[in-house]
Parts: sequence; structure tokens; C-alpha cells
Amino acid sequence: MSLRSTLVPLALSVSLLAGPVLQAAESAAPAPVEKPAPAREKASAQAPAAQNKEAAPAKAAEKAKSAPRVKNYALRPDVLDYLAKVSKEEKIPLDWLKKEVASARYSPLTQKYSTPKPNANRKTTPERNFALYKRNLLTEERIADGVDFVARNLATLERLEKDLGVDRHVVAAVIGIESIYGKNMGRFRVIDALMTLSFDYTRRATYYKKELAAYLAYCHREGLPVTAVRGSFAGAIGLGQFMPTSLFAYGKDGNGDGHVDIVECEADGAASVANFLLEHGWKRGEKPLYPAEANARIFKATASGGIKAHTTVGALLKAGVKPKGGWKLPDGDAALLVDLPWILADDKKGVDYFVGTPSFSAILHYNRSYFYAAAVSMLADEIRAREAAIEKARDPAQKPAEPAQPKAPEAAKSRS
Ligand SMILES: [Ca+2]
Repeated sequence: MSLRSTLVPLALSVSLLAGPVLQAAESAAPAPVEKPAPAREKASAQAPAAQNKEAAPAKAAEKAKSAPRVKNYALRPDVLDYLAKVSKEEKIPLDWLKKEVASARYSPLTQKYSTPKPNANRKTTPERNFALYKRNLLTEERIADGVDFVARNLATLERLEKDLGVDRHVVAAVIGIESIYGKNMGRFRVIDALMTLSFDYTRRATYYKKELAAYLAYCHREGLPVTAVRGSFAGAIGLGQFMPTSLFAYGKDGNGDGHVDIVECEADGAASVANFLLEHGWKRGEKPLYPAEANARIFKATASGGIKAHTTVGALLKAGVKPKGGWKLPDGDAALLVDLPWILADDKKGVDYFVGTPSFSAILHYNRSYFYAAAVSMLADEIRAREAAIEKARDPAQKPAEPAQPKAPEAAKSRS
């Protein structure tokens, strides 16, 4: 199970060079996980329902027009050249590759969802609004199901926390935001999506050919038929919606059966997310975000806006950042300043600031958006707070005397 690290950081390092975090996140920034900048979160949420339309007669003409002429990918010279290269580089028998790829099919929906909307006009890009983003992602479903996810996987999550130091609630929150704890992992055959994006809709073929190679290597290593795995229209897989290069490099066996299955196995999904965060700098014992007072001038003066913890807590304090809520971190700790602008319905505007730690930066390697990483961090806090509230309700000693009330939500539920 050697990690083919050459495959991994390429897409990531390209994405790191792509400019300011949040602007890049709005375009199709190829972070290791191809999800969920706000726009695409929406698109992928619609995808499963829209799949049924594939067979609709109204779409037939359009489908026929855009579908490639040679249906069997294994008969196409461009594909055969590519497979020969993959066979050599990944040390996979060419016959296996040809046989497997023969069952791939062009996916018109993958092409459709990957095509930028013609009316996506830069001038009309809405202002960044964390209030809206947070409202869409930090739903009651994600909080309540997060409590269940943690309870269901407590032994695994505790072990990961002990061994890797990664906060169990953050692991749950990443999975909650990426796939609603497995409810929304995508229904596209990954091989179809990646073949389509590598050979027929080739706007980002270089990127997808690397993902496809990693996917083929993963299936070969795991002994899986390439048609067995389903994912998003862009090939993101499983509970944590890993792109194949990340799955191959950071995927981790969480239940000890010798396989990495992040679609069916929650322990593997959790272990893989924790491992990804650790490998990208997660720091044991620190929260991702600490609230602070700052302003646009300080943000600029400290050269803030990237995804790395590029400065220190001490330097931020010296530049005028003030801790809110009485937290204290060592001056020498690596840090970054995080801005979250918001707009309310009555057009009231503001910006919340936070000191981010290397753990925040680790989440940013998952998705380059401050909004995304902050939503993960805040969802983790909400799940933790809900657990505490449930615990408190269960323990009568900690509760002010209210003898007529049911003790716990479960008690209330079972009566109805
Ligand atoms: Ca496993």
C-alpha cells in the first residue's frame, strides 16, 4: 500500500498558485476535493434528482449531438495511448486497464454540469456573504445528524483523536458538509465521469487525466471493478468527497479490514478525513478559529488572504488584532487572519475576524474557501454544543428543577 505521492500534490499545488482564496474558490478551484464552493454545492445537490432526466425524450437530440461517435473507449487511439502510459507509470497490466475501461460510458450529464453557465457574468458576481453561506450549510439536519454520526462512530473517532490528534467534531463536520454524512455522495459512476472529463469534455483534461490515473490505480490496488464506485458528476468519492488523487494518497483504513472504502464504511471515511487534515498541518489541541477584533487595514497590513498560516499569533497581536472571548495562544504559534464579510437582509453589512490556526489552514487544503473552512469549524462547534445540551438534559443533577419536563429528547420522541 505504498502512497504514490507523485500523483497527489500536482493539482493541489497548481490550485495554491491560483490567487486569492475566495475568488479562486468561486471558480472551479481544483483543491483535492472538487467540492463544495457555494455554487457547486448547489449544482451537485441538484444532480441526483436531475439524473432521471437522462432518458427523457426531450433530451435525446441534444444527447445524440454531443455524444462521442466511438462508444467503446477502449477502441479509441487517444485512450489507448493514455492507458499504455498509465500501465507503465502505475505498473498496472495493460490488459486489465483495457478490459476495465471498455465498460466506461460517456456521461452527458457530467459534461452538462461541468460546463460553465453562459450567463455567469463576472460583473454580477454577488458580494461575499458569510451569513447566507452559513445559513445554507449549518442546517438543523447537519447538526442533528452530526450528533448521531459521532455517537455511531465514537470508538473510531476517539481512536483517531488519540492517534492523530484530529478533533472528532471537525472530522464529522467535514463529512456533514461534504455529503450530509453519506446521504449525498453522488450517483455517477466515477469511471464514466472521469473518462468523459479526460477524453470528451476536455476543458480541464490534464487535471482529470491525473485523477483518472489515480482512480484506476486505486481500483487495481483494491481489487475493485472500475464501474463499482459511484461519486459526484466530477468524480469526487464517498463520505468526504475525495478526488481520486487524495483518496489514493490519504485514504486510510479505519476499521482494520485492509481496505479503504470511503463510500460504504464510515470508519474508513472518518479515518481518511482525519488523515488528510493531519497530513496538511492539523495541530493537536488547537481549535481552527479564535474570534478576534481587527479591520481591513490590519488585514492588508499583515498580508492576509492566503491559505497558509503565514504569520504568528504574536505578529498579529502586534499589528493590532485583539482576542475576543479571553483566549490565549502562545505568541510563537503559526497563525493567519481570517475575514468573514456578511450582509443581512436589511443590507446591514459587517466583517467578522478570526485568528486561524494551522488546523484552519489544514481545512483550507480541503477547500480553499475561508467560508468553507469556517463553516466546517462552526458546524463542529454546533455538534459539540448539541451533544453537551443533550448530555445536560439527561443528567438531572445538572438541570434546574423542572420535574414536569421529559428528561431527554429521546424520551419526548418515544412518546409521540
Ligand atoms: Ca476498511
